[in-house]
Amino acid sequence: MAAKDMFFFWGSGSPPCWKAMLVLAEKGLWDECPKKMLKFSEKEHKGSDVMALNPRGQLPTFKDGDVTVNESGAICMYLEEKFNDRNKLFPSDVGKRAEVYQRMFEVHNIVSNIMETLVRPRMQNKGAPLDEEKTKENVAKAKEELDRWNKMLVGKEFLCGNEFTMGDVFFIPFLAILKRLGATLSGHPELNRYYDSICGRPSVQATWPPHWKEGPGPDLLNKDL
Ligand SMILES: N[C@@H](CCC(=O)N[C@@H](CS)C(=O)NCC(=O)O)C(=O)O
Repeated sequence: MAAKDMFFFWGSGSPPCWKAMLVLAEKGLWDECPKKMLKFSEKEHKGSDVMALNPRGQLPTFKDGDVTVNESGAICMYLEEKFNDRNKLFPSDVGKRAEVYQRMFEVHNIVSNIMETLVRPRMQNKGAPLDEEKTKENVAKAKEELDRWNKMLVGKEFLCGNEFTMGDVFFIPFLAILKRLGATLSGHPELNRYYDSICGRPSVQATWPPHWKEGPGPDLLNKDL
Protein backbone atom coordinates (compact mmCIF):
# COMPACT_ATOMS: atom_id res chain seq x y z
CA MET A 1 0.00 0.00 0.00
CA ALA A 2 2.27 2.77 -1.29
CA ALA A 3 -0.45 5.39 -0.90
CA LYS A 4 -1.86 4.60 2.53
CA ASP A 5 -0.29 7.66 4.22
CA MET A 6 -1.48 10.07 1.52
CA PHE A 7 -4.55 12.29 1.50
CA PHE A 8 -5.76 14.18 -1.55
CA PHE A 9 -8.45 16.90 -1.58
CA TRP A 10 -9.72 17.69 -5.05
CA GLY A 11 -12.49 19.28 -7.10
CA SER A 12 -14.19 17.90 -10.22
CA GLY A 13 -12.99 19.46 -13.50
CA SER A 14 -10.23 21.58 -11.93
CA PRO A 15 -7.16 21.47 -14.22
CA PRO A 16 -4.60 21.70 -11.36
CA CYS A 17 -6.34 18.85 -9.54
CA TRP A 18 -6.57 16.81 -12.71
CA LYS A 19 -2.81 17.10 -13.37
CA ALA A 20 -1.97 15.61 -9.97
CA MET A 21 -4.68 12.96 -10.40
CA LEU A 22 -3.20 11.92 -13.73
CA VAL A 23 0.20 11.41 -12.14
CA LEU A 24 -1.33 9.39 -9.30
CA ALA A 25 -3.16 7.26 -11.88
CA GLU A 26 -0.10 6.88 -14.13
CA LYS A 27 1.80 5.62 -11.07
CA GLY A 28 -1.00 3.16 -10.22
CA LEU A 29 -1.86 5.05 -7.00
CA TRP A 30 -5.16 6.77 -7.77
CA ASP A 31 -7.51 3.99 -6.66
CA GLU A 32 -5.75 3.34 -3.38
CA CYS A 33 -5.00 6.98 -2.48
CA PRO A 34 -7.27 8.16 0.39
CA LYS A 35 -9.10 11.23 -0.96
CA LYS A 36 -12.10 13.51 -0.78
CA MET A 37 -13.83 15.35 -3.59
CA LEU A 38 -14.99 18.79 -2.45
CA LYS A 39 -17.65 21.07 -3.95
CA PHE A 40 -16.43 24.54 -4.93
CA SER A 41 -20.06 25.68 -5.08
CA GLU A 42 -20.45 24.92 -1.36
CA LYS A 43 -17.07 26.53 -0.55
CA GLU A 44 -15.91 23.21 0.87
CA HIS A 45 -12.34 24.08 -0.18
CA LYS A 46 -12.37 26.77 2.54
CA GLY A 47 -13.17 24.21 5.26
CA SER A 48 -10.87 23.72 8.25
CA ASP A 49 -9.52 20.38 6.96
CA VAL A 50 -8.14 22.03 3.79
CA MET A 51 -7.14 25.31 5.46
CA ALA A 52 -5.07 23.42 8.04
CA LEU A 53 -2.92 22.04 5.22
CA ASN A 54 -3.22 24.81 2.65
CA PRO A 55 -3.60 28.38 3.93
CA ARG A 56 -4.62 29.47 0.40
CA GLY A 57 -7.71 27.26 0.63
CA GLN A 58 -7.17 25.96 -2.88
CA LEU A 59 -7.38 22.55 -4.50
CA PRO A 60 -5.53 20.33 -4.96
CA THR A 61 -4.36 20.00 -1.38
CA PHE A 62 -2.20 16.98 -0.73
CA LYS A 63 -0.25 15.29 1.99
CA ASP A 64 1.87 12.19 2.20
CA GLY A 65 2.71 11.36 5.82
CA ASP A 66 4.52 14.40 7.20
CA VAL A 67 4.98 15.99 3.79
CA THR A 68 2.39 18.54 2.68
CA VAL A 69 2.48 19.76 -0.94
CA ASN A 70 -0.15 22.00 -2.43
CA GLU A 71 0.86 23.45 -5.78
CA SER A 72 -0.27 21.03 -8.50
CA GLY A 73 3.07 21.19 -10.34
CA ALA A 74 4.92 20.50 -7.10
CA ILE A 75 2.65 17.54 -6.32
CA CYS A 76 3.34 16.12 -9.79
CA MET A 77 7.10 16.47 -9.32
CA TYR A 78 7.00 15.05 -5.78
CA LEU A 79 5.11 11.97 -6.98
CA GLU A 80 7.42 11.53 -9.94
CA GLU A 81 10.50 11.58 -7.70
CA LYS A 82 9.05 9.43 -4.95
CA PHE A 83 7.69 6.83 -7.36
CA ASN A 84 10.44 7.00 -9.95
CA ASP A 85 10.45 3.21 -10.24
CA ARG A 86 6.89 3.28 -11.63
CA ASN A 87 6.10 4.50 -15.14
CA LYS A 88 8.62 7.32 -15.47
CA LEU A 89 7.14 10.55 -16.82
CA PHE A 90 10.47 12.11 -17.87
CA PRO A 91 12.93 10.72 -20.43
CA SER A 92 16.46 9.93 -19.24
CA ASP A 93 18.12 12.03 -21.97
CA VAL A 94 18.69 15.58 -20.69
CA GLY A 95 17.83 17.20 -24.02
CA LYS A 96 14.57 15.28 -24.30
CA ARG A 97 13.83 16.15 -20.69
CA ALA A 98 14.27 19.83 -21.52
CA GLU A 99 11.57 19.48 -24.17
CA VAL A 100 9.21 18.03 -21.55
CA TYR A 101 9.98 20.93 -19.17
CA GLN A 102 9.26 23.34 -21.98
CA ARG A 103 5.83 21.85 -22.70
CA MET A 104 4.94 21.82 -19.00
CA PHE A 105 5.69 25.53 -18.62
CA GLU A 106 4.35 26.45 -22.05
CA VAL A 107 0.86 25.38 -21.05
CA HIS A 108 0.42 28.69 -19.23
CA ASN A 109 0.04 30.24 -22.73
CA ILE A 110 -3.21 28.32 -23.14
CA VAL A 111 -4.44 29.97 -19.98
CA SER A 112 -3.45 33.47 -21.08
CA ASN A 113 -4.33 33.15 -24.79
CA ILE A 114 -7.54 31.12 -24.54
CA MET A 115 -8.92 30.55 -21.05
CA GLU A 116 -8.64 34.12 -19.82
CA THR A 117 -9.54 35.84 -23.08
CA LEU A 118 -12.31 33.64 -24.52
CA VAL A 119 -13.51 31.17 -21.91
CA ARG A 120 -13.69 33.28 -18.76
CA PRO A 121 -15.58 36.26 -20.30
CA ARG A 122 -18.14 33.88 -21.82
CA MET A 123 -18.57 31.99 -18.57
CA GLN A 124 -19.09 35.25 -16.73
CA ASN A 125 -21.24 37.28 -19.11
CA LYS A 126 -24.21 34.85 -19.08
CA GLY A 127 -25.21 35.46 -22.70
CA ALA A 128 -24.76 39.24 -22.78
CA PRO A 129 -23.17 40.40 -26.07
CA LEU A 130 -19.38 40.72 -26.05
CA ASP A 131 -17.36 43.36 -27.88
CA GLU A 132 -17.22 42.01 -31.46
CA GLU A 133 -13.87 43.47 -32.47
CA LYS A 134 -12.19 42.31 -29.28
CA THR A 135 -13.72 38.86 -29.66
CA LYS A 136 -12.40 38.58 -33.24
CA GLU A 137 -8.93 39.49 -32.04
CA ASN A 138 -9.13 36.99 -29.17
CA VAL A 139 -10.36 34.20 -31.45
CA ALA A 140 -7.44 34.83 -33.84
CA LYS A 141 -4.99 34.73 -30.94
CA ALA A 142 -6.54 31.52 -29.57
CA LYS A 143 -6.30 29.87 -33.00
CA GLU A 144 -2.63 30.83 -33.26
CA GLU A 145 -2.05 29.24 -29.88
CA LEU A 146 -3.80 26.04 -30.98
CA ASP A 147 -1.77 26.04 -34.24
CA ARG A 148 1.41 25.81 -32.15
CA TRP A 149 0.19 22.80 -30.18
CA ASN A 150 -1.18 21.16 -33.31
CA LYS A 151 2.25 21.45 -35.00
CA MET A 152 4.03 19.96 -32.00
CA LEU A 153 2.01 16.78 -32.45
CA VAL A 154 2.76 16.18 -36.13
CA GLY A 155 4.31 12.73 -36.53
CA LYS A 156 4.18 11.99 -32.79
CA GLU A 157 1.86 10.00 -30.63
CA PHE A 158 2.33 12.30 -27.63
CA LEU A 159 3.57 15.87 -27.16
CA CYS A 160 7.26 14.98 -26.82
CA GLY A 161 7.48 11.87 -28.96
CA ASN A 162 6.12 8.39 -28.64
CA GLU A 163 6.25 8.20 -24.84
CA PHE A 164 3.64 9.72 -22.54
CA THR A 165 5.36 12.39 -20.37
CA MET A 166 4.69 15.07 -17.78
CA GLY A 167 4.18 17.43 -20.74
CA ASP A 168 1.03 15.46 -21.62
CA VAL A 169 -0.08 15.51 -17.98
CA PHE A 170 0.01 19.31 -17.90
CA PHE A 171 -1.66 19.72 -21.29
CA ILE A 172 -4.50 17.19 -21.21
CA PRO A 173 -6.83 18.96 -18.73
CA PHE A 174 -6.84 22.14 -20.83
CA LEU A 175 -7.43 20.35 -24.12
CA ALA A 176 -10.25 18.36 -22.53
CA ILE A 177 -11.87 21.56 -21.20
CA LEU A 178 -11.78 23.16 -24.66
CA LYS A 179 -13.50 20.09 -26.11
CA ARG A 180 -16.00 20.07 -23.25
CA LEU A 181 -16.86 23.70 -24.05
CA GLY A 182 -17.68 22.77 -27.62
CA ALA A 183 -14.42 23.52 -29.49
CA THR A 184 -14.53 21.34 -32.59
CA LEU A 185 -10.84 21.99 -33.34
CA SER A 186 -11.71 21.24 -36.97
CA GLY A 187 -8.71 23.28 -38.15
CA HIS A 188 -6.44 21.32 -35.82
CA PRO A 189 -6.57 17.67 -36.85
CA GLU A 190 -3.52 16.60 -34.82
CA LEU A 191 -5.15 17.90 -31.66
CA ASN A 192 -8.30 15.94 -32.43
CA ARG A 193 -6.34 12.78 -33.17
CA TYR A 194 -4.39 13.19 -29.92
CA TYR A 195 -7.55 13.92 -27.93
CA ASP A 196 -9.34 10.81 -29.25
CA SER A 197 -6.32 8.72 -28.39
CA ILE A 198 -5.72 10.05 -24.86
CA CYS A 199 -9.42 9.73 -24.01
CA GLY A 200 -8.89 5.97 -24.19
CA ARG A 201 -5.89 6.04 -21.85
CA PRO A 202 -6.68 4.30 -18.53
CA SER A 203 -5.30 7.17 -16.36
CA VAL A 204 -7.48 9.67 -18.23
CA GLN A 205 -10.56 7.49 -17.97
CA ALA A 206 -9.99 6.83 -14.24
CA THR A 207 -9.73 10.54 -13.46
CA TRP A 208 -12.36 11.95 -15.85
CA PRO A 209 -14.29 14.71 -14.01
CA PRO A 210 -17.32 13.01 -12.45
CA HIS A 211 -19.71 15.90 -13.19
CA TRP A 212 -18.78 15.76 -16.88
CA LYS A 213 -20.31 12.29 -17.03
CA GLU A 214 -23.69 13.73 -16.06
CA GLY A 215 -24.19 15.67 -19.30
CA PRO A 216 -22.62 17.96 -21.91
CA GLY A 217 -20.91 21.22 -20.98
CA PRO A 218 -21.99 24.71 -22.06
CA ASP A 219 -21.47 25.13 -25.81
CA LEU A 220 -19.29 28.23 -25.56
CA LEU A 221 -16.63 27.74 -28.20
CA ASN A 222 -18.04 25.80 -31.12
CA LYS A 223 -18.58 28.83 -33.38
CA ASP A 224 -15.02 30.02 -32.94
CA LEU A 225 -12.59 27.18 -32.34
N1 LIG B 1 -1.44 27.30 -8.60
C1 LIG B 1 -2.37 26.40 -7.97
C2 LIG B 1 -3.76 26.82 -8.37
C3 LIG B 1 -4.83 26.04 -7.64
C4 LIG B 1 -6.19 26.65 -7.89
O1 LIG B 1 -6.34 27.84 -8.30
N2 LIG B 1 -7.22 25.87 -7.67
C5 LIG B 1 -8.54 26.39 -7.85
C6 LIG B 1 -9.43 25.34 -8.49
S1 LIG B 1 -9.04 25.14 -10.19
C7 LIG B 1 -9.12 26.74 -6.50
O2 LIG B 1 -8.96 26.01 -5.54
N3 LIG B 1 -9.82 27.87 -6.45
C8 LIG B 1 -10.47 28.31 -5.27
C9 LIG B 1 -9.83 29.52 -4.67
O3 LIG B 1 -8.81 29.99 -5.17
O4 LIG B 1 -10.39 29.99 -3.69
C10 LIG B 1 -2.07 24.97 -8.40
O5 LIG B 1 -1.60 24.79 -9.53
O6 LIG B 1 -2.29 24.05 -7.62
